[in-house]
Amino acid sequence: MGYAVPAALGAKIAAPEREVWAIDGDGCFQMTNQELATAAIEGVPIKVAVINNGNLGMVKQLQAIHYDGRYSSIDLATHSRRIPDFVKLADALGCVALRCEREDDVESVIAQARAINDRPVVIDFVVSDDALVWPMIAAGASNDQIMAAKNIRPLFDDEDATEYGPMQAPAATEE
Ligand SMILES: Cc1ncc(C[n+]2csc(CCOP(=O)(O)OP(=O)(O)O)c2C)c(N)n1
Ligand SMILES: [Mg+2]
Repeated sequence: MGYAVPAALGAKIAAPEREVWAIDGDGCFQMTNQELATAAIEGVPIKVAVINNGNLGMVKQLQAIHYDGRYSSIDLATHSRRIPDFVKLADALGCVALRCEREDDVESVIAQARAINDRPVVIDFVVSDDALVWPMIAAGASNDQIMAAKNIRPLFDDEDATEYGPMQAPAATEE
């Protein structure tokens, strides 16, 4: 978390002829977005796509699966109250700031961003707040216990398929 914006700055400085995008979560972006001032001042025209789902999505997913949706400390208010408003924030840091709220606009907003090469660009992609990310591996489980969806694991050729829920995931192998 917080790696994308500074990493993009470094990548763009190392390869100025390449188009460099940072794809960042709304939580992650809030850890280092002040580096956009450096990008603007030093003339490093990176592009940042903020995937704004309004919450710490990975943490919310773990709470949804392991704690029956008893959510704690995951709402970022980046949807509900627009705190912070990423368009205003990026504008204040010297970037071109765009917002995309409809699937139909995705291509044109990306095209707009790609056409700007004299300043950093930030796009606030406002997406659904409850989409889960699959596949995932439960904490303490092994890679071959990967889940394709809740309680569903892929079939592997060399074994009988068994369904398992994350709470029954085998404990880490004992030494
Ligand atoms: C420095 C750091 N702090 C905390 C974490 C734990 N962590 C992993 S993902 C995550 C939430 C990320 O939220 P967001 O950037 O909004 O992305 P989303 O999962 O919503 O796509 C957290 C807190 C981490 N990986 N790194
Ligand atoms: Mg998020």
